[in-house]
Amino acid sequence: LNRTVVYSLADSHDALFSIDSVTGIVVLEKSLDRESRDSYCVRVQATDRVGQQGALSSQVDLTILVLDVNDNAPVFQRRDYSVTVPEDVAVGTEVLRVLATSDDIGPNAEITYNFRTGNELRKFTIDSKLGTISVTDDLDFEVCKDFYITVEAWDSGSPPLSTATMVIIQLMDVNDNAPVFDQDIYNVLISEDAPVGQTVTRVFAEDLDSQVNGRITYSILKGDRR
Ligand SMILES: [Ca+2]
Ligand SMILES: [Ca+2]
Ligand SMILES: [Ca+2]
Ligand SMILES: [Ca+2]
Repeated sequence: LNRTVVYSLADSHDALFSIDSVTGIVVLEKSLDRESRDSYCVRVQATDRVGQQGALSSQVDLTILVLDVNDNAPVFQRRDYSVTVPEDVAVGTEVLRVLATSDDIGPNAEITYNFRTGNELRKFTIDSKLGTISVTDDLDFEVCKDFYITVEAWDSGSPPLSTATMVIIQLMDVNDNAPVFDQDIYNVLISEDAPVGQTVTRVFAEDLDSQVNGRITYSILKGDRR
């Protein structure tokens, strides 16, 4: 019976692995997580004549490598992003960069970006690799003041996993509209015996800009002298 060999583990890594003492088959007993630990060295012992005098044993190291599975969706560094830019920002200007990462490795952590919704006017573009968002068309505060764009990050696993974040781009008003009178010419008839102080007419101008850029003051340039 000297040929009966009994197998055992010198180190089971907290019962993560077990070995069948007869067949020598090593079995996984708990779930693995490559993101926590990606390799184990298990020391296997073989003993003959267990419990008897003159028993001999030897040990061998078993290296176990844990392969990555795509089990971590991309995570954006921030829950949402916002930026304010002047409405006259030049086409091509980079306004914001988003960044997402995945705890996996290799293709399972290679991230690409795209717009899901919110860019129907095609005013912006996103670099699919870098996550940089740039202006692709003239902006106009008087037409649209803010953009709510949903950005997706996808990893390259199979199947790929994705996450979305909200990017808010707000425009700042620039004084790019002159006041406009509601008439090109005002014609007024006034009686020659009108009393001093009587209202002659009222002129009215509008300005499409906001706040101080749209506040109008009136003055007479010339023509009020005889
Ligand atoms: Ca993984
Ligand atoms: Ca992943
Ligand atoms: Ca404008
Ligand atoms: Ca403006």
